Amino acid sequence: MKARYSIVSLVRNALQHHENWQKAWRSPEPKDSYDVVIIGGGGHGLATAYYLAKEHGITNTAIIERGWLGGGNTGRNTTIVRSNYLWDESAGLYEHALKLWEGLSQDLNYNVMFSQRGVMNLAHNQHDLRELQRRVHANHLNGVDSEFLNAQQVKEFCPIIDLRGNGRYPVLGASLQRRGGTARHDAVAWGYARGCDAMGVDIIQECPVNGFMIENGKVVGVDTAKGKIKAGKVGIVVAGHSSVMADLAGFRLPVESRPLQALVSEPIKPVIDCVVMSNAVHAYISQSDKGELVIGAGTDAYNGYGQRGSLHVAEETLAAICELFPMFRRMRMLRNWGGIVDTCPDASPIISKTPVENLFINCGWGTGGFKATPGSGHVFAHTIAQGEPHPLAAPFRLDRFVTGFLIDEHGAAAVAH
Ligand code: FAD
Ligand code: PYC
Repeated sequence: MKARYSIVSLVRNALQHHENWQKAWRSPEPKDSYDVVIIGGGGHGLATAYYLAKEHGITNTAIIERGWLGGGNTGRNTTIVRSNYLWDESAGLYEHALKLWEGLSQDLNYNVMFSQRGVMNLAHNQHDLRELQRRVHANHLNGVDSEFLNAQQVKEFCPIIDLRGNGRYPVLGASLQRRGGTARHDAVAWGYARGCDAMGVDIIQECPVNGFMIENGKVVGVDTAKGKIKAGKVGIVVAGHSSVMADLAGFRLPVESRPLQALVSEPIKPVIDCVVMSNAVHAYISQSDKGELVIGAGTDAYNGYGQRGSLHVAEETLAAICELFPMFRRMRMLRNWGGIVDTCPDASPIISKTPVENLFINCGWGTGGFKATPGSGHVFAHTIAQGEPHPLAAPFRLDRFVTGFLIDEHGAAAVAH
C-alpha cells in the first residue's frame, strides 16, 4: 500500500494534472452476505472495521452508512483529545485511546494531524479547584499525565487569557494534560476508510439501515435501502441515533439524544497554541491550522434530532469567551453547525453485547467520543470478534444500568449536558 502513495506516484500524478488518482476507497454494491456488518460510517464504526480486519483477520465485513463517511459527529466535533477522566475504568479506556492516537498516523500511513498541544480545563471557583485537583490526583494514580496550574501558570501557558474573566469567570487555576490536543477529524475518517478498503472491507455509503433480520432471538442480517444483507454478527455504531436503532432491534437504551453545537471564526494569525476548556463557561476553544478559532458550546436543554443548536446557547458561550479572551470581541463568526450526541445518565459510553444474540452496540459517547475513536474501535472489534467484552470495555456493559455499577464522569466530561 505504501508504494501506491510514494513520492514517485505523487510526482507522476502532479505531472498528469491531478488526473487518474486512485480512489482512496471503492464504492462497491453490497454483497448478499458478510461475516460482520457495522452500521455507521463514523470514526468509531470505521475504526471497528479496521481493527477487526487488522487484529482479528475478519475482512469479510461491510460498513453501512446512511449518508457519507464522517458526516455525523465525527466531522462535526471540535477535535479535542485527552484522557484525564476521573475513574479507573475511564482512565483505562481513554488512555488506551490516547496511546493509539500517538501512533495513528504511522499505523494508517495517513496524516491525521494529531497535535499534542496541551489541554487546559479551567477552574473559576473554589469548588472547580477542588474538583480539578481531585481529578489530577486520580489521573496520577492511573498513570495519566496531568498537572495542576495556579493562575499565574495558566497565564504563562496561555498568555492571551484574561485571568479576571471580567469578574464573572475569574481564572483561579487549571488542570493541564500536555499529551492532550487536537486531530483533523475528517482525516481520521478518511485514514481508517482507506485502511479498511485496503484490507478488503466494503464501505457502502448512502444506504440507511431500516431494520434487523432477527430469528429466534439472534440477528441474522440487516434490512437496508439497498436490500436485505445477511450477517453473522452486527455492530451498531450510530451515535445520536442509537436509541432509534435499538428500538428497531426490540430493546431500550438509557440514552438521550440532543444537539451539541460548535462554530468557527474568520481565520486569523496564530494566537492560541493550546486547547482551553471551561465547564462553568460551557465553552472550549482552540485554533485550527487554517487559523480559525474553533469554539464549542454545551448541549441544548431538550432532546431532538435537528443538527443545529439553539441561538441562545451560542450567544451565552460567545459572551463568556469574550470575557475570558477580550481580544476576540470583534471577531466575526463564519459558520456554525450541530451534531446529535447520545448521552448516558452517567456520562460514560456503552460498549456491549445486547439482548439480541450476535448484535453488539457501541454508543453513549455523548459530547466526548472523538477522543476515544481509536480505542473505542479497538476494544469493540475485540468484543465482536470474541463475542465477549475486551477487558477495558467490560465495565461499560449495558447491564450496568441494572446492576448500578455506574461510572459517573459528568465532571470529567467537561461539557455541559
Ligand atoms: P458519528 O460520527 O456520528 O457516526 C455515526 C454514523 O452513523 C453517522 O455517520 C450516521 O450517518 C450513521 N447512521 C445513523 N443512523 C444510521 C442508519 N440507520 N443506517 C446507517 N447509518 C446510520 N468529542 C471529543 O472527544 N472531543 C471534542 O472536542 C468533541 N466536540 C464535539 C463537538 C460537537 C459540536 C459535537 C456534535 C460532538 C463533539 N464530540 C467531541 C463528540 C464526538 O463528535 C462523538 O462522540 C464522536 O464523533 C462519535 O463518533 P461516532 O463514530 O460514534 O459517531
Ligand atoms: O470531551 O473533551 C471533550 C470535549 C471537548 C469538546 C466537546 N467535548
